[in-house]
Amino acid sequence: MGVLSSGGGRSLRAPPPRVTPEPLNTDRSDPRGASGAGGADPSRIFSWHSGASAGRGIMSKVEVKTSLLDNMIGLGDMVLLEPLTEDSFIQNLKNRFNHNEIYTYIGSVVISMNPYKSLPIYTADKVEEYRNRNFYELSPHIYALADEAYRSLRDQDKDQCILITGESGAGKTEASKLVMSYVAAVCGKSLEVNKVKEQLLQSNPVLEAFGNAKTVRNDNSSRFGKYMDIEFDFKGDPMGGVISNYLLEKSRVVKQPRGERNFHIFYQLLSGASEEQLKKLKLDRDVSKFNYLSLDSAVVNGVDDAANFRTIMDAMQTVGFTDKEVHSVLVLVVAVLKLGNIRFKSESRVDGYSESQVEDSNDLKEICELLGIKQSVLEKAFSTRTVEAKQEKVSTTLTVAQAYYARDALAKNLYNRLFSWLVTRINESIKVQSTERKKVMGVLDIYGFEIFENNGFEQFIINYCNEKLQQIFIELTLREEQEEYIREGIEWKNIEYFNNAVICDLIENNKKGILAMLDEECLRPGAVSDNTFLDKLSTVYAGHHHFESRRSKNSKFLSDHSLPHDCFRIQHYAGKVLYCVEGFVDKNNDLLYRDLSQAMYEATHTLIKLLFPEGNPKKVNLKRPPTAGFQFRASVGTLMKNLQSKNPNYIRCIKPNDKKATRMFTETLVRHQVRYLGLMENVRVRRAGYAFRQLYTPCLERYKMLCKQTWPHWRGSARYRVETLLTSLQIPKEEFAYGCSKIFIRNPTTLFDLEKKRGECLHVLATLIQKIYRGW
Ligand code: AD9
Ligand code: MG
Repeated sequence: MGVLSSGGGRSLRAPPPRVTPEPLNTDRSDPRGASGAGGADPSRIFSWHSGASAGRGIMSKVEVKTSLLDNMIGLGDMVLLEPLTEDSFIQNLKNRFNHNEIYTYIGSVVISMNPYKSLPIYTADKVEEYRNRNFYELSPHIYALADEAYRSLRDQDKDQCILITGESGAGKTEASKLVMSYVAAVCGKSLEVNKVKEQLLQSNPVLEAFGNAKTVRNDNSSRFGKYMDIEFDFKGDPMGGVISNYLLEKSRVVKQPRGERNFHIFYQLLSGASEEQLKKLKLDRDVSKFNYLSLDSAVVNGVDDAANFRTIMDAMQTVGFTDKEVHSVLVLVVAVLKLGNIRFKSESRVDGYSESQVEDSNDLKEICELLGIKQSVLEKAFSTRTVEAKQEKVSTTLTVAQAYYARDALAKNLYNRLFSWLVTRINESIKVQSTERKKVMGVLDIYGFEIFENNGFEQFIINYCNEKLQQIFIELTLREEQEEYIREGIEWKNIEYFNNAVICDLIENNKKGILAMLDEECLRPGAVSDNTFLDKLSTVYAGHHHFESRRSKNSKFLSDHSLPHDCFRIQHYAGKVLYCVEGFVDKNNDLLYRDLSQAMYEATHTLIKLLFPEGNPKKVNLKRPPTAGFQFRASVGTLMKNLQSKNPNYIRCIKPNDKKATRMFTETLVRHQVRYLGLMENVRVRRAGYAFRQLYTPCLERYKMLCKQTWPHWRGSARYRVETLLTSLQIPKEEFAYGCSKIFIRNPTTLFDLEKKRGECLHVLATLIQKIYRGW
């Protein structure tokens, strides 16, 4: 057996080693990257995230370029892209997408392309593969990010948040579930921990049933925002969590745009409930019998509502709902459905006035029976309205239109409150009892940016939220980068990027932001209307770069017929959106006639009573409740503070096509998303600084063979030896910066050169070994 012994006594034994240089790794800007948390083999620390997984081989600089030209799998990290252009960026995404490589990195950010098909990349084996491995060690995967975040939380005690953004249908909700299931798979497995995990995971289907719906963009579109803090003990085992929900799109309860559905639960209940259940709930299975359920898309391709109903029932049980609670919830769902069937007619009174009356009282009767309300009370609440001011009560009759308005307002409020109660109830179940210090991982899955043909108050709120998330991304990616340079004592010049703070300010400014002006309008006594609100906006924001209205003085949009008179347009970071102002005041006010809340409070059904506390006649509160916009702004503010206090991990979801189709990559659509998500800027920031960074010791270990003074052993500080090494290789000084603990490399090409030299060196060595092995 041939043995090669070098001066330092290190020996390499036959059989000859495979001379495939192992993949190259770069450290994330976070110092945790290279320190090998989780005990990764140091020789693998520089593994290349090229899209070639460990088994798939290695790439040198030349190979990387060739791979791009050859339309091969493409690069795993956009930072390595040479040349870096929008075209090459998109081509790289496309190459990878075509090879089912849906994940690509920009440094530590994960880009996720929606494959619209199930890929075999989320198996238990995959979990094992990514477990305790360094971020760049294997090909890009959402599991790598989840693993990194989890280990960082467990081993370094850093609270994490997973920020998932992208437009509607891009894959955010799926991504959030993948992160949660990964973390559940790699943490402790005791009976108690397993129960907590199950409850956390099963809260997803419950909330999706009540908070998701089929839209034209997505068959399972989240119509509420969700932030979940998962809390861990010192060992890294989940103890429980807290869910926060953000503004459910409750207008969907009473009306759905063409081609869309109401919330899943309605269809699931009708298809999945047993005959006995239906009887108890006084329910007919036929979807066409309910005015609140759209018919044109009652059935969704590939979706089994009946099976899903059973899943939801099981999930509710797992989460901890009692049978009685589940029944109560279903009763309320039915009550909403039946409310939609109530019709009104105009009835003349003896005093000559007319008032609205319930036309056929069968549905109303059943609602009252289900909820335990006196029929006469609810009937009255639909025909008269009592206004209380300064201890005086004035009763006015409702017109038919007002009665319909009241009915819909009640249905929306009821459903919305039911949804919030579900979240509260789940939180009760998953609440951590212990007072020990917790480590927290927050997962944010919020509705994506929306541009529809008709955009209203809901889209405005959703898009505002996405603006805030974009801002946090911009701030934190830059801040994180900057902080590392400062921490390491390296000079850094800011990079140009579009800061959407100006749009956030336009919407949320305390004094004259759009939301504040809407509140002002809603609270103003006298004739308040959407039109006066739009007039006001148009005056204040005439000339604002991101606001367009034909009503502004000297408006340059006077002849722009794509901008109707009752709309305003905002140039969002993700594109221009036209908002029709109709309904803004009403939806922001979100008023429910007190007679209706009092009727609900009279119910013997305990849950409904609980949902309408303001109906308690003993606790009449004459103060106006905060507006919907005000509440949303406040909760988004709290959310942003929460996120900023944690270490961020980004998943940027991209939608490859508008058809929900597999294997279809619509370049213009992807380009648009790449632009507004600021992905090119993201790569540039990453590269303008130093594209790579590495702790001194692993850097030396990898390249020491290139310099006599460091090979095979080195003495003195690692930093000093890295300097010696780089000087001996005559690499220009400006290519490097020496940080306190890391070497920073500016250009990918420098790294490629180092890799190439290393490859050549290994080749020489290997040839030598082979010769020895074969006995010369
Ligand atoms: V919205 O803003 O809530 O309307 P999301 O959440 O971004 O939207 P979602 O995660 O619901 O989109 O994904 C839409 C659909 O794409 C899913 O129902 C799946 O059918 C499909 N999808 C998304 N991600 C994956 C994936 N990793 N693998 C397979 C996926 N299919
Ligand atoms: Mg979603």
